[in-house]
Amino acid sequence: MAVLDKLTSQEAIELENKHGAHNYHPLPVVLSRGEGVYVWDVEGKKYYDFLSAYSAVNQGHCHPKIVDAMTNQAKTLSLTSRAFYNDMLGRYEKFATEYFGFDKLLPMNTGAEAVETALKIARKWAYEVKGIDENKAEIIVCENNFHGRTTTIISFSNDPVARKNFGPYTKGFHKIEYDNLQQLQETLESSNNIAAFLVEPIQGEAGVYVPSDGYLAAAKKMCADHNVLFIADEVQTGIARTGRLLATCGNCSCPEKNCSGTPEVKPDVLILGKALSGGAYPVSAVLANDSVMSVIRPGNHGSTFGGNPIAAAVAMAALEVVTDEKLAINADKLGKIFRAELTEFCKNNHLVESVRGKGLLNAILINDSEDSSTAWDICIKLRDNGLLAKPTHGNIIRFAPPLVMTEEELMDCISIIKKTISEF
Ligand code: IF1
Repeated sequence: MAVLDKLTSQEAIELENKHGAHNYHPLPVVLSRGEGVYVWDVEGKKYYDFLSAYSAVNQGHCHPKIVDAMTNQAKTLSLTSRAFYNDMLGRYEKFATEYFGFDKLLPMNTGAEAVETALKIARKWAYEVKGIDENKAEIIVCENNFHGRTTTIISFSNDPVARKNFGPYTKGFHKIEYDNLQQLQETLESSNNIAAFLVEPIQGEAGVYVPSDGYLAAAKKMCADHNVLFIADEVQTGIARTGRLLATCGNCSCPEKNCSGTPEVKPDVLILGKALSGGAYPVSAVLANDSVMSVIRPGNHGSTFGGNPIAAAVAMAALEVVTDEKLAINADKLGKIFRAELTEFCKNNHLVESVRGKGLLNAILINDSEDSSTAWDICIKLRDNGLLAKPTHGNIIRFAPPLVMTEEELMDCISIIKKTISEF
């Protein structure tokens, strides 16, 4: 078989099963093309993408502006490493720091790398600025967090599947309950060696768990009072997904910049990934002001690919699309419609217990045990009916379409979801 012969879905699945590590359990659908809110399988069947590669494809599949930026740059200069300067990185750093309102940006590739970067920055800041004794820095994290899959990050996960038998684990982390200010206060007071609090503004993997109103702002203030860095992991919630440019933004409706003007909570360290590239290319970043970022000096940190010219070009285009197409405003509007429609549906359907989320990051809770196959079976039927979504934690289905969706398309999707669930 020639490498580029056309495959059937079955053949593609068998190839992965035979030659790939079994580190995933994908929904059985084999995609070969995407455009905007749609994807097509190898047999030509069309689907609404209701996952967006876990919120990476916020700008829609193969957005022409992003593809143009990528292909033009790929034809010009792809990679120099950071041993030399390139003429794109500085432009991107100026653009992105102004866009998000920070002094400096440190470019990486994946979300997990950016989280690792933020942890390293926080520790170094703790020793060199805060004055904590060497090797004593502690970082507060939340239970049921998801920040990636590196050895240090899984060290403070409490998901046994992600963690078990990968020890020994990295030390120096305190785990507290998410959305619990009292525990945060107690932990901050329990030690003088706390460097940072790392938090997701909405817990994605935990099943789209939205904290109480005011939680993030109060947590930030507690951190500030204890000279502790507030690190927001917006890898999944960032870039317009939750109806704001960032989930840490407040309720302003500045139309030009999609509300980046008045952050409800300004993190000391902001972690971005996924949709920073519109899903076209692995691009992640850590942003901070000089008082924090200046602890990083030549040789302390880096990456062969981080800040490469293609990544820089792609990220600028992807962020421009977010502003040009007012994606935060659209996500806010469509999210309200989605939750209103499904909340109404819940009232008369025993299978859907509740719907929750913010903007276009939503989930429905299936009224069945965590080990039941109901959510999976619903996702298979949704697939058959032309909509792709994936269960999380057994009985929760996450719904996160691209933010370029129209209201008409969303209503079509809502009717597919209602019809499918009604058949159970
Ligand atoms: C997988 C979940 C989503 C993230 C936050 C860092 C990262 C992620 C808040 C790491 C990544 C992904 C990765 C994906 C599944 C997925 C996920 F279900 F696990 F929770 F999105 F909802 N911080 N999230 O959500 O970014 O290194 O992957 O670029 O298969 O592991 P990465």
